[in-house]
Amino acid sequence: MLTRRSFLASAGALAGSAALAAGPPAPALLRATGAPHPAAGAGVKAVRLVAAERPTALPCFGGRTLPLWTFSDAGFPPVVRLKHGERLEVRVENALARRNEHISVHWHGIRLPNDQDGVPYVTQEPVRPGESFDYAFVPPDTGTFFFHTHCNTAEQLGRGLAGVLIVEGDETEAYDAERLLVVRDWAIQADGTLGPFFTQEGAARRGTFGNVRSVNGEAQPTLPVPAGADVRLRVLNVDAARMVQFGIEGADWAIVAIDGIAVPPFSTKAWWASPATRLDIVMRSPGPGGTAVLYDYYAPDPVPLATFLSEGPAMRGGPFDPAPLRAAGIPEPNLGRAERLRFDFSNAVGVPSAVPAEAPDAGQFIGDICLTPQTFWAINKQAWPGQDHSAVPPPLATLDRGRSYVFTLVNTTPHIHPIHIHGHTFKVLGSNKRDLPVHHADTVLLLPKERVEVAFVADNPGDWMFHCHIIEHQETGMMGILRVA
Ligand SMILES: [Cu+2]
Repeated sequence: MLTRRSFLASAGALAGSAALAAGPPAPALLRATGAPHPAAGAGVKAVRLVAAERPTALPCFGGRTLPLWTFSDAGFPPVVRLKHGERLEVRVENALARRNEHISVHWHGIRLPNDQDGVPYVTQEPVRPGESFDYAFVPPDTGTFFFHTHCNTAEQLGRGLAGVLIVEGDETEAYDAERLLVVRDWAIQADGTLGPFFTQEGAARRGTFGNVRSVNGEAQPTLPVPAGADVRLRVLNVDAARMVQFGIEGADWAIVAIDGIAVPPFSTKAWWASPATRLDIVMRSPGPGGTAVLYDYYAPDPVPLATFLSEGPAMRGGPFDPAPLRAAGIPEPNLGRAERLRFDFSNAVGVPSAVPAEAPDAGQFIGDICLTPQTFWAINKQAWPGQDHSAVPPPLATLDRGRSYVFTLVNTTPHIHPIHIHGHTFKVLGSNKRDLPVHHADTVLLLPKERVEVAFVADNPGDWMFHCHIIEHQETGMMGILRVA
């Protein structure tokens, strides 16, 4: 059966968060990904995004209309699709009514020129209410990506300022169908207002979860799929805080890409997906009338997120043997000549903070944006923003352009930290706690006390953000800059 796949994790019972921490060694991957992308084509995809408050009644809101902040009248989430080789041209307009609520758009996972990266004060000036900014770049990689703002992100993302970016052209054989699953919480108070997006308790621990879980704005939706088909599922965790452990019951399935980048198809019982992680999955849907369920296993009892309902006659027979995606053109690090650097992700004890502990708004996001009331976290004993994003710190490291690096990412805390690098994509080499297939990722999960080795070629010049993607951790110190020069 497993002609193309390897089977990664133990087939034993899966019980909560520790289930994947141990398991048999991963066998060698049986089949490589397809040939690299053909030469880029031409063409322009023009998009207009208008950040504004839009009263929105998502199905998961239970009949309530809430004041979301979104990028499009199309609701949440907007989906931008383009073909590999096309140039994306985006005009972003800030129509938010709140004074000083500035924005920028970060194209998460895209290896783009530094001045298009969308980080206020670092790569561009903030886009203030009434202003606009034009982004233009050719995404070098195919895959499933997303975009979001990069300041006051806990609130802006919490209110809905995010979208999906899909770069097509990676399929070596067309799958039979495709479904998009955008997973996130919404925080809704009893009086129908949104929030809280930031709490002192959440920021200092595992983040503030919402109280309404959703897939594509619905609570436990049923998605029709063709029966007996190889269905591509683009699954995105766009939550600001919640860790999810995705798995499917009732169907064979394999992961074919992580963070948009192809991986030889492999099966597993479940996969950790931190905030910002994207998984491309191929699922052989059940026979006519059958169902399969996408679960989150990272809970005392598995949480069903969505149900797939097979419709029509079965499209395929024979064993499940998903076609691989095309390999990405990410430069291969030279491990033998790489410089090795260590980064400790820690709490901020002993790290000076300029913020008075008795700040009157401590525990809530304070009035002006890009300000943080507390510092809880640090990278190599350096905390940023440490009150103010606009005071840009010196880089954590300056990397030689074109040189290969191996980073050892060390989590010294008892909490989970998904570590994201801008402008580059890591090759994940291994962990001291888990058997991971070698794969690429722009957001690398660190379990408590875990140590993960990653490698990459520092080939993209500029100052790049390097931070935890639990947004409250990012906003309370676990953020820094890597300079490639
Ligand atoms: Cu973190």
